[in-house]
Amino acid sequence: STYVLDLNDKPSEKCGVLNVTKITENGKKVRKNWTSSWTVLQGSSLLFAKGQGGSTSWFGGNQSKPEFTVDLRGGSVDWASKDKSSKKHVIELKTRQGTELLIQSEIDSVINDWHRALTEAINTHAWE
Ligand code: I3S
Repeated sequence: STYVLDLNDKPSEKCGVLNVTKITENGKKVRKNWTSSWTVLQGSSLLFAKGQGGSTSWFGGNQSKPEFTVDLRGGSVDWASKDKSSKKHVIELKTRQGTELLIQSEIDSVINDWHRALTEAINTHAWE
């Protein structure tokens, strides 16, 4: 794989560890399953890989396949309302395909940066 190393330099290309759960899949409610996930925003794609321990090995190692990919085009991002989760700093991401995710970090600067980056990515790629 040929990922550049300075993913965090561009607002539309960003990576880090976040807590993630699906709440809806293809329009159908699914049971929450919060997991810590290595998360990569790359253009209009958001990629998740399970982040057990050395989460950065995802890039160089054998596990170059993301566990789950979200197409942001036509989606929406917002702060989750209180009834969606008891956690602090939760983003709700909805895709055009009817998948809803909650994305969370305990660190408010981290989640604020992700909120900004995801909003920008959705706006940039809205009409593709
Ligand atoms: O929206 P919910 O159902 O209150 O979400 C909580 C549950 O998924 C809970 O697991 P159980 O399936 O064993 O009830 C999780 O441990 C909680 O983290 C979920 O709520 P939060 O508020 O953390 O998103």
